[in-house]
Amino acid sequence: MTYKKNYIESIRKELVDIVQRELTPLAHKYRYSQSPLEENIKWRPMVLVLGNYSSGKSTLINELLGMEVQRTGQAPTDDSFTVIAKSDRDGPNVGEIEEKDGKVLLNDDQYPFSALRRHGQRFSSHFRLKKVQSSFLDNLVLIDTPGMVDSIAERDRGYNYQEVVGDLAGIADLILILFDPHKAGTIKETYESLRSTLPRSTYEDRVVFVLNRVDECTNLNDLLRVYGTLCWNLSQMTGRKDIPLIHLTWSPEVMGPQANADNQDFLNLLENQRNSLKRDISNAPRHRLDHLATYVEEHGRRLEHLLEALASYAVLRRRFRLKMWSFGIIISLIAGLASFGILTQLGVLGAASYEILAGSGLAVAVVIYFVWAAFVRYFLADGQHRTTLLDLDRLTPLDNQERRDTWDQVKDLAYAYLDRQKGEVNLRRIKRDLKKVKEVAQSASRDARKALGELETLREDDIRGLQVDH
Ligand SMILES: Nc1nc2c(ncn2[C@@H]2O[C@H](COP(=O)(O)OP(=O)(O)OP(=O)(O)O)[C@@H](O)[C@H]2O)c(=O)[nH]1
Ligand SMILES: [Mg+2]
Repeated sequence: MTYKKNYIESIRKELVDIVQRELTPLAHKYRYSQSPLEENIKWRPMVLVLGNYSSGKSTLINELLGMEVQRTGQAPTDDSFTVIAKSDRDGPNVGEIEEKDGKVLLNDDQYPFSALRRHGQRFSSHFRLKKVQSSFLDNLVLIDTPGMVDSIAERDRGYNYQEVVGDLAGIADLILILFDPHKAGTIKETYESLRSTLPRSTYEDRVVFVLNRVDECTNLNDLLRVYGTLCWNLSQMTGRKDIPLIHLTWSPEVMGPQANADNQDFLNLLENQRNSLKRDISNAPRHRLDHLATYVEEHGRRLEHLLEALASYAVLRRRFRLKMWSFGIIISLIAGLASFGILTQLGVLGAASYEILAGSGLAVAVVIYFVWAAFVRYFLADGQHRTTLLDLDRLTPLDNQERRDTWDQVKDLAYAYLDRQKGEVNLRRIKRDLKKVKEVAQSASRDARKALGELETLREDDIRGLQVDH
């Protein structure tokens, strides 16, 4: 297991390194991203815990940490997003909680949250960091969130909850969504914000549904009714008939007096579910690798698309210049020949030598060429640039949904770049950079996926040895 963790860690570092060394400079160069691309992936793997209020998020977190870090209670208890990470201080300060406010998280670039600054002051006062000594946090970070309460409108919170959740989900490696028997639904908006943030390919892998507090179901029938309601709600949200795996769990430590013989029967059957949930959570580092590979692929693809568009613009620009240049040569030649012809016709030849007339024809041709070149430069070139900018969709093929999606992400960036450069783009350099992005993104994601494949086989051995970390 330790070997496996070290292996994941070394591959993770390698990937972050490649992104930092190879992709970020290009992303900056083409203004694809203001912040370093590795910023989102350089920190420890993250587990985001979402769910209705009082669904037991904080209780589960305390249980994982083996200490009371988060406040718990029956009414909506917590209105903050709390990042819980391992304290970097050594020593026997178990149980000590070091707390920092949201500004530190948002402004210190060792943390991957700078993008959340856009949610403003109200959000930053509801964002905090707690550092604790718990071995559970050796390889991951937990994020507790305010419970979802239907009656709270966005304006009451003072920041856009959906967007904050979307941003956090984008960088989290595992997302738990907790329900409880009393509120087995009502997360449509959150679901939608996840759907729009997470790449389609990793959605299934990254989201874990949990029906918590099942000890409060009075008997098996009650549990089935609650489970059925949740399935119905989930399929309403997802628009799909197949139901994702739902962990049915409860916390024996806080189980109320309602436990009785009727529910003890099914609780016995579900006993191992809490462990499997914990195992899933401690597997977040593996998800991180997957996440990293997808991250590199996604950004690689977008950056590629951006560069393809710029290259295609540069080709159009070059073609336009060539056309204008050839046209200029033709009209100046015609003008030169015509003036030579006219001068000859007028009988000037008698007065001046043939060479002088030819020289005047050439001078006319040169003057006409420069006038044309200036005209192209100051009037036509800008027109061509503007017309191309108006129809950027034509620059690259958009023949499938994936291409249209990536284009949606980079179209404005392409516009901004070309607008700023005023059409001055270097085709050769762009082509060289495009080749590099392709190579780096492909090889990095291939290595990560290969490592993941190897880990799957390693996992078998671990299971055979029945070694579970936490
Ligand atoms: N019976 C039972 N009660 C639970 C369980 N998990 C949590 N509780 C109780 O439910 C209440 C709410 O738990 P919290 O952990 O505060 O829930 P939360 O999701 O963090 O709530 P907010 O922070 O308000 O969103 C507390 O009183 C817990 O003791 C469980 O598995 N079974
Ligand atoms: Mg809570």
